[in-house]
Parts: sequence; structure tokens; C-alpha cells
Amino acid sequence: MARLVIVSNRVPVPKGRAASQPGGLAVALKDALQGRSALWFGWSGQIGKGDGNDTPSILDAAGVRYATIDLSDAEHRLYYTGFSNGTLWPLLHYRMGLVEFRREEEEGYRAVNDRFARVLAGLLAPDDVVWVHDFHLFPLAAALRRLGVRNRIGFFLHVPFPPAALFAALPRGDGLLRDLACYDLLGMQTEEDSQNLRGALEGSGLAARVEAFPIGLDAEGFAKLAQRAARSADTRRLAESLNGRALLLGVDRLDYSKGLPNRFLGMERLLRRFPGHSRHVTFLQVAPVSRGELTQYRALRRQLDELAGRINGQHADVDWAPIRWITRATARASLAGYLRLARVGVVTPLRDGMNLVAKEHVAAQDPADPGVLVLSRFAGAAAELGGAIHVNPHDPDEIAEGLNTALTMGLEERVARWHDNTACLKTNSAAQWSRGFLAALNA
Ligand code: ADQ
Repeated sequence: MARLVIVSNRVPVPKGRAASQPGGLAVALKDALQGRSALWFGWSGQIGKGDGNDTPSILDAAGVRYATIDLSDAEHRLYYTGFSNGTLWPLLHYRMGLVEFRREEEEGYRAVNDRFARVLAGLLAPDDVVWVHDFHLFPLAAALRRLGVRNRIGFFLHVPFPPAALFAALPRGDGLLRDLACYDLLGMQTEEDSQNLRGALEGSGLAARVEAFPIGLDAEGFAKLAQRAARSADTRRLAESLNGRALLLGVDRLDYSKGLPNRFLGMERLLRRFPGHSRHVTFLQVAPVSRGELTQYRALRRQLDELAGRINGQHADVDWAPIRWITRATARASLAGYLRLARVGVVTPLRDGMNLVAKEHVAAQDPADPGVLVLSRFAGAAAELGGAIHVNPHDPDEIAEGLNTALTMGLEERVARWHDNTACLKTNSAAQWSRGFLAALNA
């Protein structure tokens, strides 16, 4: 079997035995990396060290070779904080009003992609299959092709792709579309994203292979993790603290795409419009700070601190507060236990490529007494999870109504909806996702 080369902005280099359980892409790609030779290339996560040093650091672990380079301070600012997080992230999440564009950042983004290509080209063997991940690396295949690389190169976009008219607002966006057309296969999360990208390409007179490969989980593995975690001291402590109240749970990175202010307001509407739930529910939101170097993210945190304070101030009693709000990082195993405990999973992003927390909530449930998922209709997962209660995340009232429906739902309907949702978890697992993508890339 040809060697598989994964390229992503950050590389999850294993850090010895003490490392916490891996999350994100490392979990999703576990099956693809097993039993074959593999190389994973990208940024080390380090800034400043070895500026411009194009000799990658190499580490071999569990059959995978990890090759990483550091970014200079300027590269990090222009490529990562600037163009990737300040321009592309809001644009791809349909948030024109938040998009900032600076030409020097776009040039810095291209320069880092060129540098990635130079270093990677030196590591490639002729029959390697290259799989590039996410929006930080749109121009990578084009840069590799300019260096004469002829390997098969596929791309997967983890976030949404907006309609062509919206993407057209991006200065020099045409150039990025030309870059994307250099990939042999473009994988998207949903059919809607695929149609949007095809539309944008066609509008620019370009053609490429675009297909949907919805990302999934190892649902059985996650269910076992959740079962074990439910017996852990951590989860038991949470269970006891609830005092028989129903747990509503949100788990996200602290990001404006996740719709957290409206979720807090939805909780407030629930207490106002359905006061019978007062004192009988606890909403726990876990959202570790991310991208704190961007103003919008700092402002979001302040807004949520304020909302949580105000809502608790208005509705709490001496022995109960409706909202618990944690911005510290939480271990994956603990989250699995909390998700199993959650009577309602609250997943209301304004826009999300997939949202794996939605699928994790389903996987974590006790089949005999499952909780209910309240899910934004603008998460990629909504296309698959027909058993969830779908809500418009822009409307706190609709969120409140969804929460009320979930909280008052009888066991029979909860079980039926949960079965509906688990069916898709089985057919679209993490293993199927990577196998499907690689089979299509090799075809
Ligand atoms: P994210 O925006 O990070 O990922 P999501 O899919 O919800 O969003 O989460 C990815 C992983 O991170 C999940 O395994 C989840 O459990 C974990 N995670 C989320 N919040 C966490 C928290 N508070 N603490 C610890 N772990 C947490 C991007 C896209 C998504 C897409 C994924 C995968 O934005 O739409 O589903 O990639 O393709």
C-alpha cells in the first residue's frame, strides 16, 4: 500500500506516556493511519524558534513519522492569526461582517504555504498519497505542483463552504479557487457545501472533483469511554451536585460560530416562558478559550461572562443557579461522562462544518434511557441526525421551545429518536470517512 502523507496546520505529535487522550483529527484519522506507513507533516505549534529553518523536526511513534517546522512570529501573525483566523474563518462561516482583509496577511498566508510545499516536497516519495486538511492550506497543492510534485493530492475542508456570491466578496478569492482546482479531489462535509464550492468554481470557469464525505466518530469506542467515565469520581461529582435536576449540556470551543450568546438567551427564555423548569434544570456550558489573541474572541468571552452573571442574578436561588459556565480545558474522558449524564445535549452553532459534539452526545447515551439532542439546523450534523430536535440558532425563543420539548419528552419518543440518530453513526463512522475519501482519491 502506498504511504499516506497527512498535512495539517497543527500536527498532534505524541508527547510521551503522560500525554492526554488525543482529540480532533488524530482520532478521526486513527483507522487511516493504522497498518500502513504514514507521514504527518505541518506546523509544530512553536513560534519563534528556528525562524526560516526548513529542516523539519522528525519523530517516529507507533508507525507514524511526524515531521514539523516552527513558524516565525511574523508568519504566525500573518498566516495563522491574520488570514486563516481573521479572514477565512469568518468568511467560510458566512460571517461577512467579521471578515478582515489585509493584503499583507494574504501574502503571508501564501508564503507559508509555499514554505510548507518546499519542505514537504523534500520528504515525498513518488508514489505517496497526500491528504491535506483544512482552510489554512488551500494553496498547498498548487505550490507543490509548481515544484514539480506529481503525486495524488486530496483535500478535505472541515468547515463549511459558503455560497458563491458570498465567497466572491473575498479580495483575490479567485486565486484561492484556482489553487483549490489543483487538488485531485476536494472533500466537503455536506452536499450543501459541495454544491456551494462547485458553484464558486464554475463561476470562475474552473472545474474540479468535489464530493461530500461527512466526518464521523468511532461511536462504539466513544460509547465505551462514556460508560467508563460515568463511573469516574469526576462524573459522579457532577451527578451528585445536580440533586436530581436535569442536566442541559453544551460543549464547544469558545468561538463565535458556536452561537453561545443565543444559547444563554435561549436558557433565559426557557425559564421565563416555561417557569415550571425553574429549579429543576441546570445548564452547564464547557467552552475553553481559543484564539484569545483576536479581539472578537475576547469580546465574546466578556459578553458570555456578563450574560451568565445577569441570568444567574435574575433567576438563581440560594441553593440553585441555572447556568454553570466553565472556560477551563476539560479532559475528553470527563466530557464523555458528562455527555452521558446530559438529559439534553445543546448544540446550537450558527454555522458548523459538522459538529462532532452532536454525534458524541448521541454515542454517549444510555440506550435504555437516552437524552435528547437539540441541534442547530445549520450544523453539518443536522443533515444526518434526523432524530434530533432541529432549531434555528438565531432565535432564542425557538431554542427555548426546543429545550422545553426535549425536557418534557417521554421515554418512548426519546428511545425512538435516539435509534434514528445511532443508525447514521454506524454508517458514517470515522473509519468509513477516511476509507471513503482515500478510495475516491485513489480511484
Ligand atoms: P471544531 O470547530 O473544533 O472542529 P467540533 O466538531 O464540535 O468542532 O469538535 C471537534 C472535537 O473537539 C470533538 O471531538 C469535541 O469533543 C472536541 N471538543 C469540542 N469542544 C471541546 C471542549 N470544550 N473541550 C474539549 N474538547 C472539545 C472543526 C469544524 C467542525 C467539524 C470538525 C471535524 O469546525 O464543524 O465537525 O472540525 O471535522
